[in-house]
Amino acid sequence: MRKIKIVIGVIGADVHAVGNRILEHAFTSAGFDVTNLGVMVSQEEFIAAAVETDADAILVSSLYGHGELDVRGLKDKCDEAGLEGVLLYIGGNIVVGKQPFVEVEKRFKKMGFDRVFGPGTSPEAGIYFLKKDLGTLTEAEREAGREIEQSNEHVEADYAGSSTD
Ligand code: B12
Repeated sequence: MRKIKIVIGVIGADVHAVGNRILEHAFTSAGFDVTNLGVMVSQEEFIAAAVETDADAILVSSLYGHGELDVRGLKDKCDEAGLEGVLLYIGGNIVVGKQPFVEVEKRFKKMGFDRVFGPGTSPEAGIYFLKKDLGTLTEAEREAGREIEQSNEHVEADYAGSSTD
């Protein structure tokens, strides 16, 4: 069976590398074909990698607060490059400071993201939702996913841009 192909990276001038490596490890262990672009990735680099690898999804991370600026226009550029059917996710600390998650999610979805994840989202949640969106969940994964769906709601409700430094 063909592996699900994803492109991951941290967008903009953002150097937060730890979560990116954890995502790479988690998705690879879960059987995904991962192209990890690392940190300080431009929109063009995400798009080129997705085209080159025939990716199923692009997972953008942003931690330093400038996510909203860095992703502006990304969806349009993806579409222009023929990536209309490619899922677009974003997660991390995607805005500055404390903002209600529902509003943050609405703004990013308006910019074309299929899913928006709040701070502290586990890689397992990303894996679960990606499989769900691509229709590849097994019965057991669907069952186990109930907890993830609930905890994701909790994370989202608690969105506060993170409090520790
Ligand atoms: C370590 C750190 C740094 C290090 C980074 C070192 C390195 N090379 O990695 C250094 C000191 C360089 C740094 C710099 C800065 N930092 Co800093 N940093 C942190 C800190 C303490 C930990 C980040 C980390 O590694 N977390 C652990 C990993 C495992 O978690 P994660 O990154 O969140 O990723 C996980 C999830 O979010 C999720 N995830 C991430 N992306 C995605 C995507 C998808 C699709 C999905 C499903 C899931 C997902 O999965 C990951 C794995 O579990 C956080 C505070 C915190 N506690 O989070 C601040 C923090 C991220 N930094 C912050 C800031 C402001 C900065 C600076 C701008 C500070 C400054 N004025 O210079 C600079 C920016 C530099 C730059 N150009 O990027 C803020 C961001 C605030 C915001 N968004 O509003 C934070 C939240 C601190 C704070 N409370 O204010 N930082």
